[in-house]
Amino acid sequence: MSSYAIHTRRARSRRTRLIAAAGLLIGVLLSAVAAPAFAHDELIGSTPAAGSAVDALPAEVTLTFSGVLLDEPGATVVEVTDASGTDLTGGDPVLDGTHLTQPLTGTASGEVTVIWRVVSSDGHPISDEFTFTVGSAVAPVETATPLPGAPMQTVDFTWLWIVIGVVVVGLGGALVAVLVARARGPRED
Ligand SMILES: [Cu+2]
Repeated sequence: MSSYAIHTRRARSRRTRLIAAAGLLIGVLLSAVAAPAFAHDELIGSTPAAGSAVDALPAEVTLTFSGVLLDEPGATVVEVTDASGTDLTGGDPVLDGTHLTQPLTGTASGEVTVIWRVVSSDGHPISDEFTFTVGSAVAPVETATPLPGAPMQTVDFTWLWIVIGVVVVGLGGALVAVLVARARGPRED
């Protein structure tokens, strides 16, 4: 065996390890990029804003979320009530991507409670509530009750999907790299 052949074999062996490492690295990076897609969306704003005061009950309340919500039948629920529990909604909520608009009707004074439940872009139901005040009335005692049928506690498997994603993509990348390197590498005669 010539020194050239030995040199070539060593070079190829090193190249195989480099390609495998690169495949692993790419897999991990892809997983890191994909991971945020598994996270819950969250409410990032509303009109009227939570805790704000407005002169009169607006024609609608708009909620803005961090991701595009899933429009599944019956999954989107918005309850808007005054301090005495009177329903202030004027029709069904309208979902448009990251925006959820709930028409309102009637008049109100004092604290208005908005209870919402939507399906996050990752398929998980999320829910919360906030209040705003109409006029300058003193805010009365909180009367909000949980939505009927709303999950009290959602088991979150987000971490599991992230781990699975990292493992699958990482192993896949490494496997492809090894196969490519093997196909290109020297054969035993
Ligand atoms: Cu989630």
